[in-house]
Amino acid sequence: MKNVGIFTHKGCDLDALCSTETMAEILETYYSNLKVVPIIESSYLDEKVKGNRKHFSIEEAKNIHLDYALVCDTNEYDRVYGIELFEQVPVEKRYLIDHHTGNRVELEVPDNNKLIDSKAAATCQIIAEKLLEKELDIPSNMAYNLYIGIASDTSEFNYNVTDKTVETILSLPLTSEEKQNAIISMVKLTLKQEYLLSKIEPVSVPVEGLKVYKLLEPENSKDTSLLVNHNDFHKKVAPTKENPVSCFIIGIGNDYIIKFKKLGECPINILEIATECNGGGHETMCVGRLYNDTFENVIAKVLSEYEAEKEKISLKEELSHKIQK
Ligand SMILES: [Mn+2]
Repeated sequence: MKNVGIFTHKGCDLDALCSTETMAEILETYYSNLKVVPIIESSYLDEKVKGNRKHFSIEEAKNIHLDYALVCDTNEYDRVYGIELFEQVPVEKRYLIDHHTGNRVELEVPDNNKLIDSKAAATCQIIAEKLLEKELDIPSNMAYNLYIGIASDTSEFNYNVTDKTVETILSLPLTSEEKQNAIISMVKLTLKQEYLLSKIEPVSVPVEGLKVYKLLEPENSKDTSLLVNHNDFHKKVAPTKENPVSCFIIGIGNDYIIKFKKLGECPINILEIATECNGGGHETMCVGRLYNDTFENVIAKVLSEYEAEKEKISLKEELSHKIQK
């Protein structure tokens, strides 16, 4: 038997959890000589994933010899949970599936072992496309997991949805009830969502160009971060001409999810701000996470990172002026 360590990013979202779970299932189904070792941070989202197998912490996995490594949903060196274990695997035995681009420090993986599609809405979409293309069996649990993985990375089909995404979703063997429930949740607000929407408040900050919003909920409101992935929420906290960067802080107890968005032409590097807040994502839309913290600290962190990015831009401008002279 050979062991395959399966890795993903820290602060995992549903695309991370569902892509790793699906790959684990695929590997075990088609390769009888492989044993999968998912080395994944525990998350409150774990219970959303159907048939989620045991995850190993770094501590639990460190004595397991890994013959292969597969990383799903990130290509950034310092975002991988268990990077020290990944690095023990010889380079030629490392594999990667991802849909992110613009990485700062990439993982060392041979080009032939990489499956990267930056046009895909989610890593789960890449996997689903491959399964459909190869006409491989997709059990209903797997279809459901792929579906919620794609839904999560597209904010419930509001962003980055391409024809290919829709085609993939429609081709998955989901139950009609699952499809229907999903469609309803995409268009109509639930009572809880209406309540949450009414609780979003603007936060005044002494910074130009940045608009901050907050939604603070008690510890036990675990579903909150999923519920706010609705178009009505996105509209309410969207960046504007006057404030081309928006920051939406969702606090659940002491844990904070910070959603950053900006208008395309705005030069501020919000992805860097999100990365500094233990997150990542896309150039115009990304997410940071600060756990076990206070709202005051979160605001202070966001403002200082924002100022730092502004500073970088003015330095660049100064430099280019000097060069021109
Ligand atoms: Mn993803």
